[in-house]
Amino acid sequence: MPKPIYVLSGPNLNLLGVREPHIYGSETLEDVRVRCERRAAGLGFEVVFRQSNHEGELIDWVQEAREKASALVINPAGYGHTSVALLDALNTVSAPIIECHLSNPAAREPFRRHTYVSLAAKGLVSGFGPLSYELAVEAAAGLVRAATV
Ligand code: CA2
Repeated sequence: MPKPIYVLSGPNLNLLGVREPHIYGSETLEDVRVRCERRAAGLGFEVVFRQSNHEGELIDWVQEAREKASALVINPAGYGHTSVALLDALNTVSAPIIECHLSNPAAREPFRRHTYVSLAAKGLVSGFGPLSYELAVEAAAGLVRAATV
């Protein structure tokens, strides 16, 4: 079994399915976890799925992923637009990083058009709701497989 794919979610995403369903949909983060686990299992991977409202905790998990993850999927939420510290942590990870968003930030307010995380990511999946996470897991698995054959 390869090392797991880490799937990290940033601040306020614990409210998924509870608030603002017109933007983020009605599925909960638990539903997203199940989707990611199923998709990853079909590709021969396990998932470590975590959410935090705290920048430092996300950075601690990114540092953990340096050793323990075969790839990292991250929805940094608001911290993507603000956190140089999170980017610094991501830049220390040699495993592939996929940035993931439920909405399409490029089609929203101008301040969402820039994310620091994109500077460290191999690619970005956005705009497909919970499916964005699944597609990001699939992309991550594909990159890991391609690097090991
Ligand atoms: O579309 C995404 O996944 C975002 O990362 C979500 C962030 C936003 O700051 C990014 O620009 C795009 C916001 C997450 C807030 O999550 C909520 C979920 C349910 C209800 C309220 C907030």
